[in-house]
Amino acid sequence: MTCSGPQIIAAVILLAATSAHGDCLPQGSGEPMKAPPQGSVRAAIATSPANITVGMPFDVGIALCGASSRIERIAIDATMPAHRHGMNYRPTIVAVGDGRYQATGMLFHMPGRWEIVVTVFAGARPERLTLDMDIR
Ligand SMILES: [Cu+2]
Repeated sequence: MTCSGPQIIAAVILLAATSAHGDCLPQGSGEPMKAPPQGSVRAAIATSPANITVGMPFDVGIALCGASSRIERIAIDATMPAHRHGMNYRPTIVAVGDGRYQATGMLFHMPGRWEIVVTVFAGARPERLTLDMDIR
């Protein structure tokens, strides 16, 4: 058997990432967002309507878990990373209790790859969670 040093390091990093999130899983249905490995918050989002097309206003339900006692506020935005622009609309977001938030007034004005970004302000460093969506 050959030396497996790099594999051991990878296993340790994976363990650390898992413990940072603990057993936190957002309740309810929704697409899990990508979270930073060192992050303490997880999120899942569900759009309404479920299938979004270009030029169609939509809402986003957000379920958060982790760091709930420290969350000061959250924000939502969306960009097209390939085009370096955001939305032409400013969504509003309200807390509806139990780690859930409702954003209204989202609209993707171009087809292509959009990235929804939820920023959670909980303590010194905001945590940024993302989800990619292909819009036609
Ligand atoms: Cu664009």
